[in-house]
Amino acid sequence: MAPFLLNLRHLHDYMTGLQSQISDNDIRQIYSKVSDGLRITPEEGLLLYQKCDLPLLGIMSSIVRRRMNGNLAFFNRNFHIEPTNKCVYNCRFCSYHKPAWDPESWEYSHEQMLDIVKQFDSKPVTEVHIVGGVHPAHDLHYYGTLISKIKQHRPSLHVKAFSAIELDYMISKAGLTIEEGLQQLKEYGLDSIPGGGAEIFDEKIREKICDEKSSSELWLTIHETAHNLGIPSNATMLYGHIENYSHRIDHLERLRSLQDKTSGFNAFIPLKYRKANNSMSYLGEVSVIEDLRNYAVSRIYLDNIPHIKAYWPMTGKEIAQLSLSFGADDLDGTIDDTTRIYSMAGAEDKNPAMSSEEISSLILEAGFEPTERDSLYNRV
Ligand code: V47
Ligand code: SF4
Repeated sequence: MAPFLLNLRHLHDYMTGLQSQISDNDIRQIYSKVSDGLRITPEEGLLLYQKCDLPLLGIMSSIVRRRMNGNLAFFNRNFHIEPTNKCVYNCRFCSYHKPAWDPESWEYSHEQMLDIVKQFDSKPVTEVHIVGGVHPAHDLHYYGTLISKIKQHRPSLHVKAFSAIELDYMISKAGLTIEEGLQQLKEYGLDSIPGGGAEIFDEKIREKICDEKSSSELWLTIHETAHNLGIPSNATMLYGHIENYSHRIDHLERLRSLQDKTSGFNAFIPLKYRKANNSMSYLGEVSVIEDLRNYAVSRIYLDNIPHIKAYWPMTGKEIAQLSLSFGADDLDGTIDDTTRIYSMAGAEDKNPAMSSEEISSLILEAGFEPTERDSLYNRV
């Protein structure tokens, strides 16, 4: 058989398969809503997780992805600083934090962190991403001074720093309210806030996996306050552990509601639980299929968050590439060998670094248009 006819046969079989999914009344209704640009309900989101098969999820999420971001796939040039992995908390999924006596623990001085910034002096990076453990001794002024030193050295560098969990601790240690603390950090030079620490908002699950740290309500309040002060942020969801689909939908729903109020989230980043070296390892990890389904449902559900990021140091390059056909439109940055949170949790790439040429060819190969962005998604 000629290759062309073979392809047509496959296409016919594929469409017949899709037809049978679409003949499911519930799924057909959701499909119509998505293709008409209408918002789906939490119940419909749950049905997608439970019943919809992968090819149809790919099609629906691609409809939303293309409506919001066309054929573009974004990346930026950034680097990470992880000030310390000492932490007052003890999240059960975390492979990263270590007690002060452990030879694997570290704590950089301001000078050492400035030296990291200086290593990028001749490179066209636009963003530094700063996230680490919650150090018992450091307050807002310690980190604020660090930001102002970085800004003094390289004023144009966008500083995206500190998860809501770190912010909660450093602000209350300085005796300030959330609003006062965020305002002061903005004056020190903070430009935006990354999405970490959200984990899963459901209080019962949160109690089981990270009972000590800031509540879901506080995480949302910190982001809402930041948005009201003109500080944009990202949001994450840690999935693939003891949560179920209802917990994921509840998480997405709380983010979608806040975004309706503030429009301050730039990107949503699903973070797959990685099992190495932490006390939840016995759970194992969910499959790649589950990762793709999760990208797709997130893209369809979060109709008001402009970007879905596939954080490639966590997913690996191939899954990040695949995720572009399941709703993702952003592969994060050309990170340079500086992030350890995932390598310590079992990510395959121990020194995650990718040049912009490498990211671009990965994107092109997947059929999308590589687009370098700044931290606010303006084209560079
Ligand atoms: O909050 C910790 C997660 C997050 C594990 O905003 C784990 O651009 C999987 O938030 N398996 C921190 N995940 C990282 C983060 C982030 C990453 C990339 C981009 C952005 C952004 C933000 O890492 C934590 C937690 O949810 N995490 N341990 C683990 N074993
Ligand atoms: Fe600390 Fe963050 Fe690890 Fe939790 S996830 S123990 S807050 S470093």
